[in-house]
Amino acid sequence: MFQREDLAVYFIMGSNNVGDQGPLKVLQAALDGGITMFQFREKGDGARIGKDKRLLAEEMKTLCKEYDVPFIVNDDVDLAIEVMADGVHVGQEDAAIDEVKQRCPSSFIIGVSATNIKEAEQAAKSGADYIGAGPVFATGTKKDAKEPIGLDGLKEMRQRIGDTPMVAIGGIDASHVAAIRAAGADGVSVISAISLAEDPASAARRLHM
Ligand code: 3NM
Repeated sequence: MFQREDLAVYFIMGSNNVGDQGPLKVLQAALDGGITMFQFREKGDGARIGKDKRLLAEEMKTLCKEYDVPFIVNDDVDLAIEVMADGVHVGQEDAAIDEVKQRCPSSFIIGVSATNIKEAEQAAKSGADYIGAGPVFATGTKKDAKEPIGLDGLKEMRQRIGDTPMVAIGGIDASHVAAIRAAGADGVSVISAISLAEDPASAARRLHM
């Protein structure tokens, strides 16, 4: 069962977000550091496709299972179902949430991105299990990221979506966690703060309140 506490330290990564250590070593370290949720986001330059992508997803899912950490697949609903992930995260422009829900097992955690108030309200209304709100700060990790909404934008989203679970994303590091929680988010979602850290386990630990 998904709980809002699962969003506390939500790590996102694909094979091109890491250096020489490789994605599995980094994921293992992040799990050792206590991440509470993981999303496989295989996108952009050099991203794996087809069988290579599926094999990596399966290996990551196995690792997450060992730690009892939910394994979420970004965008690729077919892959999420195929590898029996714990859920799928979709953007506003991806398949309509209703359709995603229909295709997935009822146990699936469905996350939806929101970059403004309207999208957040829409996502909450459509029954998303959680909303990924951002970017809160400027980020170089996602090339087509929208304008940062800042902590004020995050606060306003919280006021408009009631108690729908919400995780903040975009340009976040350990120094922001307290302010982001104070703005009403249930946790922080990061790529580079863990994936590019010299010591991903310590980096994950520092993101806990
Ligand atoms: N989605 P980092 S920002 C994957 O705003 C992603 O929806 C965003 O990476 C959004 O923690 C983003 O390195 C990138 O800034 C987050």
